[in-house]
Amino acid sequence: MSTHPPLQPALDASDIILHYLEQIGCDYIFGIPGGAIEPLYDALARSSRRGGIRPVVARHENGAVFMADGYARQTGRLGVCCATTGPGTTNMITGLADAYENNVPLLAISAQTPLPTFGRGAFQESSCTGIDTVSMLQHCTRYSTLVSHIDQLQHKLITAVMTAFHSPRGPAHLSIPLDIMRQKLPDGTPRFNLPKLLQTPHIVDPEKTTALLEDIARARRVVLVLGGGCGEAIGAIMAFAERLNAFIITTPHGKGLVNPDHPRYRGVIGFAGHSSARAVLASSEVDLIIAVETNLSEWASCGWSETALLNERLVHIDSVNENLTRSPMARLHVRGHVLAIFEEIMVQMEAADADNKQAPESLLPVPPGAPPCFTLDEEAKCHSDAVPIKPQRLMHELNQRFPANTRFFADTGNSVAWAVHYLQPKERRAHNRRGVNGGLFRTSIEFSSMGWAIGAAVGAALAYPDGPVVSITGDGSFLMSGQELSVAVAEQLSVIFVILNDHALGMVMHGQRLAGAESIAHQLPQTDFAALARAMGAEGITIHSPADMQALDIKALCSRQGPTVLDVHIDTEEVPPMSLRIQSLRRQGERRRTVTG
Ligand SMILES: Cc1ncc(C[n+]2csc(CCOP(=O)(O)OP(=O)(O)O)c2C)c(N)n1
Repeated sequence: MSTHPPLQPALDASDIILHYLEQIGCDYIFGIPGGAIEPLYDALARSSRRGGIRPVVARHENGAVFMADGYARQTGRLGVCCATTGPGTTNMITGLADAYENNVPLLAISAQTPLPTFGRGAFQESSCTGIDTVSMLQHCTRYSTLVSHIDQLQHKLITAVMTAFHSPRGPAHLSIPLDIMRQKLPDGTPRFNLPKLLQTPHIVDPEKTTALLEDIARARRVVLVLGGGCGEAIGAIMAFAERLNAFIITTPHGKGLVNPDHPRYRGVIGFAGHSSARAVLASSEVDLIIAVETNLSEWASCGWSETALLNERLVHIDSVNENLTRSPMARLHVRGHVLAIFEEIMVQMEAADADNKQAPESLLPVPPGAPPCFTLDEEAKCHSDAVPIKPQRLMHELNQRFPANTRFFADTGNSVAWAVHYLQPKERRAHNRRGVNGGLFRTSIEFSSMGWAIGAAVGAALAYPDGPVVSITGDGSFLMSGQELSVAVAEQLSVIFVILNDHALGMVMHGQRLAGAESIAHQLPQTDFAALARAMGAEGITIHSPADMQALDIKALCSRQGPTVLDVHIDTEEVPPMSLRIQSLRRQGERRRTVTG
């Protein structure tokens, strides 16, 4: 313990937590209060009064985690959520699992009953002698610990935040008993400089960079496959792609980083992807595929397709070790900071050009005036005037009508399938340096929890007052998690919730049809979501036709001080582009049959 006199009045554990979170630019803690977490809310009241971190009260703790997730993805900063003992904490599990699978840096703070009550049947006891929330959350966070003494607080908090940002990023959990949360820090002063500790070196491995340049020099035709982690480096990557005339495709997570009108863009590979992307990978001309910052998961790799992606033509550049383990067949792995790697490659290529005084000849030129070769499965339906409106036309209208700075969140269900394929957010920003939050399009495709896009859009809107946030979701998801609309009302956020109303769990219904399974358990009653929205204090508008969509005053919706629900009655017979999922389920079923019998 320090022998120096305290520099300022001793701080509560709760104040210290907020102090460190303020150091790293955190604006909000998303959560729901309760008796055991009261000291944190007391500190939040003090902090709110001085213009610091303030609480945002969710309607369900899972919604709070989704909000923290959306906030983190939008800002590139830490998302923070909190819950009280027992059910408050267990309600966070799905959201934390979602953030774990999607590598989103979060800090979850949960309360415990006071230490002396452990093992004595305290109300909502959640310690190792109760329902044990530390253990429960161990499986869906990268760090989960009980702070059982005030002296542990600072280093455990710093470890939690550093773990959340350490690659692979993800959620961390601190469980703090009520009595600890109220205690004063013994020496009264914070000891760490968290922003400095979070600075990571930008490592480039010169041996690997040389090997990569040799591979590039030998290549006739290069394809870049960009994952969601390319945000910060996208400017350098695009300059590299243009220098090589390389084709560009993205995974579903990478969509929204590249302008779909770019002449070398061929669309999305993987779930709900585009035939143009598959065709380019299948082309015999292509002899080098460079995958960047992608986990090459089932949905990002066309079901781990060896013919399309995972073959000896592959070079994998990534900062995440775990991602590199997904590509043992790659001819080269380049590990390091992706922006630094691409900047270094460009410097070396430009130096080589200057020495040679000529552009490399081995690369095929882009035909002048070539039209974009980016194909949609059913493009004609994007222009159909049929009533009820076709989902393809709905996506087309969202493309056309919303401004270029719109952030789109696509929810689990058919929404994500329609959006990955038909929604084309326009990337019109200069390709210079960005934050890690560079994308215009977000999904939770790795864990795919229904309702994620509802909470995430609310959290993102709080962090992004400069532009519209659109949440594309299903009626089933809205019935599961739509209560968070009430938070957007309370916070006066101009989030536009687009509900694809098919009075069904549509992905289940179409999945059963496509797989030849029994048609069961997908029906939902017809719900008037526009009326529901109005009842909750939001604007609610019912859409049946393309004409209804065109009649919308989008500018007014985007500048409205509060959310709007567009209850869109879509053509339920349109089959979403989800064949990859069906093929995969079929394959897995066959494998199971072989194994069992
Ligand atoms: C929390 C959760 N429960 C169940 C599922 C399985 N599931 C995936 S899509 C889906 C249907 C979604 O229905 P809806 O939100 O109405 O969207 P639609 O597919 O009709 O567009 C279900 C049940 C899931 N992904 N997440």
